[in-house]
Amino acid sequence: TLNALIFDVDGTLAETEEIHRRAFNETFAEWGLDWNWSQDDYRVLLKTGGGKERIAAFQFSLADTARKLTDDEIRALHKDKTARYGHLIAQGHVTLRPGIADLVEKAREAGMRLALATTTSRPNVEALTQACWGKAAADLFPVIASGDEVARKKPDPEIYLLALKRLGLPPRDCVAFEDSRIGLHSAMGAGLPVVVTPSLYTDEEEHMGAAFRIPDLSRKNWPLMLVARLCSD
Ligand code: XBP
Ligand code: MG
Repeated sequence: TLNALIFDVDGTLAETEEIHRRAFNETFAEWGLDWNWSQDDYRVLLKTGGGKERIAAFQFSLADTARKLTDDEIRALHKDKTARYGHLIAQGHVTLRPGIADLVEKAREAGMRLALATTTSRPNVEALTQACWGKAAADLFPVIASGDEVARKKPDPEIYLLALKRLGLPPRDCVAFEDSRIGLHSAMGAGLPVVVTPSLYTDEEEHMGAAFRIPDLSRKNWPLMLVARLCSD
């Protein structure tokens, strides 16, 4: 039986990537770097999961003569970016994607377990749940596996395996919700069935292997297994 729902955060719970991009660009400017990631740049850069890893991947593409940050500098800059992102989210620059609030509430009422598996940093998760639900992340999602808890970020399955371990459930009793190809592959690698709701930056990706690919999680789009489990009344 379906016992737990495991959600990705960025792109799945909310369209956060434009706020991440803004936080990156503002932090680059604050650090005196002439880097400015356009939407087209960012679509490619998002294939590297994790902000610090994304900066490193970007630097790799720069000319040998360009200014480059050391690993320590990347860590420090990324800390500033996280703080900036938290402020932007707290200012109300984000809302939940359609159907998310309803699905989370219904699943809770039905006694299902709720978890998060994300490559984003833990403070960003907290900022989002406070802004969108007015609640601490752990009150809504008792199991949270986030960015820096694993060595290899998505598309590696490690983050989903960690969430499953904390849930104490086999993958067949759970469903993962993702918006991206790297997230889909991470969840599939952990043996999970995956519902993909493509987001602004991933709607042109190919999502082969998804159990379902639907525009969003509004009740009218729910896969039958969710309807059966959550709407038995
Ligand atoms: C999306 C990501 C993250 C964010 C930025 O994570 O890849 O890196 O873009 O957050 P997911 P950080 O879809 O798995 O939630 O800068 O904190 O990494
Ligand atoms: Mg995502």
